[in-house]
Amino acid sequence: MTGATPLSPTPDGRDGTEDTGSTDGTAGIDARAIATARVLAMDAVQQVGNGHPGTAMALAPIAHHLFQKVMVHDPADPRWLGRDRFVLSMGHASVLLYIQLYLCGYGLTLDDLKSLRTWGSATPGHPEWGHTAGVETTTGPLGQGIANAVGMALAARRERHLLDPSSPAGESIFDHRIWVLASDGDIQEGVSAEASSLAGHQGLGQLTVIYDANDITIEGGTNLALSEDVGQRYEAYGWHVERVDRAPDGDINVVAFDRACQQAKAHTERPSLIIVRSTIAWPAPHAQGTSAAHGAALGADEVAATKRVLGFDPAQMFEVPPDVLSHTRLVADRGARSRQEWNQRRSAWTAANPLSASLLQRLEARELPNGWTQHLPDFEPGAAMATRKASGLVINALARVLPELWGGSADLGESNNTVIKDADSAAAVAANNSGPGGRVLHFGIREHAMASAMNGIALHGRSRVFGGTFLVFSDYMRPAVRLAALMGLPVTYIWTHDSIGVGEDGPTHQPVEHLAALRAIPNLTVIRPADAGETAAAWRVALTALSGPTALILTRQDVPVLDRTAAQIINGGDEPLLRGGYIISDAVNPQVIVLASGSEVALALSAQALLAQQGISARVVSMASFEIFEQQSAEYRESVLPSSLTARVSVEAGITDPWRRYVGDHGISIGIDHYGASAAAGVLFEKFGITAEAVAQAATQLLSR
Ligand SMILES: Cc1ncc(C[n+]2csc(CCOP(=O)(O)OP(=O)(O)O)c2C)c(N)n1
Ligand SMILES: [Mg+2]
Repeated sequence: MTGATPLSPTPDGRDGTEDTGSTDGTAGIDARAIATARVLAMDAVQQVGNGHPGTAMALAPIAHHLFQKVMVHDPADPRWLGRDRFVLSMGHASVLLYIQLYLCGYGLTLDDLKSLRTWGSATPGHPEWGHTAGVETTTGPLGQGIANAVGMALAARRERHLLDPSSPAGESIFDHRIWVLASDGDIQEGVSAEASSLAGHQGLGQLTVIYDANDITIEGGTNLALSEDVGQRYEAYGWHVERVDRAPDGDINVVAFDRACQQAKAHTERPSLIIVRSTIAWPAPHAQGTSAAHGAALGADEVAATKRVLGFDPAQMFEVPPDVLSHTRLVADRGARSRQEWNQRRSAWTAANPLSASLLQRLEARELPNGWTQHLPDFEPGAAMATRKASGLVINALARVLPELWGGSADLGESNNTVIKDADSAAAVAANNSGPGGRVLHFGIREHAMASAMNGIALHGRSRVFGGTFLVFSDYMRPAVRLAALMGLPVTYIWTHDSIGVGEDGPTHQPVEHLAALRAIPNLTVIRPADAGETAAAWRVALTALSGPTALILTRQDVPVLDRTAAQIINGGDEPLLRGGYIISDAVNPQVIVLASGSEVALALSAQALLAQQGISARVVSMASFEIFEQQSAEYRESVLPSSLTARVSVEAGITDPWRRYVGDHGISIGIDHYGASAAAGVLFEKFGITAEAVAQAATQLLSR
């Protein structure tokens, strides 16, 4: 087909099924379905007056081919376990995906396309997971989709190993593929480079990234800022690379694209990159090939002209030839057959693997095994232990009863205490690309990809993943942490070395503003446990959380294991940390409240003793998690922080800003509102005035006012 070949719905008498003699390989009804998708992309953006038509138009043949001919999926069950996953990494081209979801019958209607990007619609500006059936992950921040997909591929392998290790390659019900559509922006972003390097090393053969090399970004041609050979770069990562040139008319070469997909499927030992040359906004007569077509409606005249080129009536909007729709909806029949066949295989698998089947059932129900908390270690008060160490002990104790628990670190496994002892390492998997699923992940020094891959892991299935690094490097993960919180994914961050307590490594490694910055992320639960016991309880919170990520903020240095029995009794025998903040030590008729988190709780308790010597009675509150405390009833919060008791001091080895909420205008916050320094931890706490004496002094100052 050439750019000018009209794909008339019917007036010329064609029934749409005959070969149009196309040079790009799309014939008859498929060509008309693709033309319809292009028209819908233009119309949807034109209707709302803003959006991204160009790429959705250009890539319509690719999306059509994937959804109609390549991927295994069933629109009737968007969450079918055996489905291939599709990730639109270039989230700005959301309408491309929405149109396929409509044409395939995922539940989106033409009206949904008409309300693109408007309040309350099922078709928001960028795809949102959990909002629109068929959307596998929230995308828009470029690069994230590729890294999510790497996580999905890691999860696919791990879940297969966990549930069905003995089936031959390609024959397990857990074998499926991950398909990604990515743009120049995705490829330029660092997170995709980190993740792709890891994917190459790991030999993730289930993964195929289709890179739309259209030579266009927002500011103009890609030659403004990109000159490497991306294919060679991916080859160096260890990927299989396919190159698909434009058809002579500038359209996608579908025949070559199909061949590349088959090649990608055949390369099971490594991920594949298919570099597709496309023309943005093809076949719009004036807009095609221009960066202007990236993010603006084409305008009524150009839309009309393009419809004419495509053989559509320029006077009509949202025109969908009925035979096109009935043709594309046939995918549901094929999907239903695949799923039926898969269900039969699942029944056979269930019968042959009752233990694995009951595990899968538990995971699908998002349940934890009965009595799992009994496996949490007990910590004897009086001893001293870094909370990172306690966390490592908890992970290892729980790993025995929670096979779904896995994770790793960005090259700090021993420091973050994230290593599950005696578990198979993902490094070994990479070495021979077979065998175990790699329970201990080695992300390498790639914090951003780690966080983004964790999102993909959580999205893929029901395993529970954790990832660790130093708290100061949470900044390197932040874009993906925000998306985990936005999507409500139950992942766990293990951020150790949580303050100037890091000591000699100095200010580059001493987090100061990080707690405040993380508390600012909506739907992220930040927990800074005071001791080993609170750390175990924090893990309880993390693993029972199903609708958002949990951050465990842990010390490098030893802290005393506290006696929390009294607090437990006050809380009716229940773990008090589950309240977020609680009275860890009280006094009769307290005159002042000292609030603290993490390592500073012990310091607050020392201050309480100092104050007692002066005849001042102080209550100490462990405020381990602002977010959880805020979820408690007003009565509970009032019982911990009575509004009548305004003499309040907070102490935390971080910036003081967050604490104003609890100490009020009259309170005093002790912390560190500047960067740290390189010296022994004890010296730093002294020099920066984060001491029990300083807390006691602040309390007396308040009471003498
Ligand atoms: C992390 C991030 N930075 C910036 C943007 C804003 N943005 C959206 S698309 C885009 C680049 C567009 O070029 P390309 O990725 O090649 O997409 P195309 O226009 O070719 O579809 C940019 C900078 C973004 N979405 N995410
Ligand atoms: Mg581009």
